[in-house]
Amino acid sequence: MSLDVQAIREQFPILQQTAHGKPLVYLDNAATTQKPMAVIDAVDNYYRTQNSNVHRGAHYLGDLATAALEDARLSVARFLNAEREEVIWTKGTTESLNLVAYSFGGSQLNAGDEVLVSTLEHHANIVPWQQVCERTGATLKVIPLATDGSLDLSGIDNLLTGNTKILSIAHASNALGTLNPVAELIAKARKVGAYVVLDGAQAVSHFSVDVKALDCDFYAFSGHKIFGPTGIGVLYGKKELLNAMPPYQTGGEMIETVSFEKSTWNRLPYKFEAGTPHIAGTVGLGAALEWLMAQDREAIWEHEKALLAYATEKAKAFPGLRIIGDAEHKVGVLSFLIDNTHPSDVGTLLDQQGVAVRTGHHCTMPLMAALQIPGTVRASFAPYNTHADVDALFAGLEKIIKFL
Ligand code: 7TS
Repeated sequence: MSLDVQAIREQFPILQQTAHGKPLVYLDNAATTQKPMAVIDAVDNYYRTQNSNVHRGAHYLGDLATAALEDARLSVARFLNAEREEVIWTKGTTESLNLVAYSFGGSQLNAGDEVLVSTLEHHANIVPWQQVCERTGATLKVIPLATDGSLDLSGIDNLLTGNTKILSIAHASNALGTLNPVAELIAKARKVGAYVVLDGAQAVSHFSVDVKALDCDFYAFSGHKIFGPTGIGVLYGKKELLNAMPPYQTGGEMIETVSFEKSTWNRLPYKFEAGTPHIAGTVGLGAALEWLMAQDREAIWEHEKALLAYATEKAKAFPGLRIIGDAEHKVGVLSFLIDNTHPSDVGTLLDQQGVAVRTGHHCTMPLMAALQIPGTVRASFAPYNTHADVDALFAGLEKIIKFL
């Protein structure tokens, strides 16, 4: 069945407004997605009727807030096919990856061990590993890129070896849209005994993810890129690994007992949730995931693929346009450059026509260096985007070419 895009659009009030006097065409979904009324209402309702601190059992509101946060955790567990104690609340993908690198990496890695990432990683999946390698004496290795923006796996058996302790890789690339063959990489990692961390920031909003079927060890994503609030995210980890890991941050909530001589840690998932959490954020994210799970996700995936195919076809016919990243398997991201124009000029001129895209290096400086470009113009799609949005993008580009 095809997606009723109009019915979806009507649930996102922000899309009804204009930008610089033009109808808003929002094509910056890889940076952050817009929020449906279901999420806005859930956060509003939380502050109107439930707001309190959690896990204190102190009073009526405290019980409501605790139930709301724990219900949201159950939504995440159902969404990922995980157990509830395997779902850790974080600020977002960045904090999730820092937690794994610091706690798991810090306790597992020794001199001589290797951590394997890829050329197309977001800085959030590079720098934390670089830091823990520096601390432990481990070495960071990098899977190279093929010319179409997919991973060059021709030498993978020399990179993913018995020395590899951790493979940490994007499920999908934010800058190019490349969908990585994670199942194949996980199978290879299992053979050499490496653990696998997946950065799911650009995957979870587009198609269903089942962490048990994937058999990854950790999975990270951000609420704001999946129709939920900013400031909230998730780290999934296998129970036995999380149980064996040392805490990341320490303080309230994450302890069982504290004395001046020694402290002991709370059970999962609380061991990794020091301090008062972003309770309203968890409520909003829970609502976002329930909203998404109630949609026809197959139809969303097909719709986004159709938008990407339509945009790619237009891009290929556009004089002087060069697509950056044209891998066979992609999520709805179109990155490009036009002749000698600078990406940020193109972005500014599109903005004046109401079209929101992202320009620059997209927090993937090593990828831009490998491609020998300063950055790209990036249009990224969500279920509420239409073929008319793609038309508006290219109509905008045509005007800009004349102007520049
Ligand atoms: N990993 C990937 C693949 C990402 O795309 C991003 C954010 C992050 C990690 C970090 O997520 P955060 O929510 O913790 O910031 N990517 C982008 C982007 O492409 N444009 O703005 C943010």
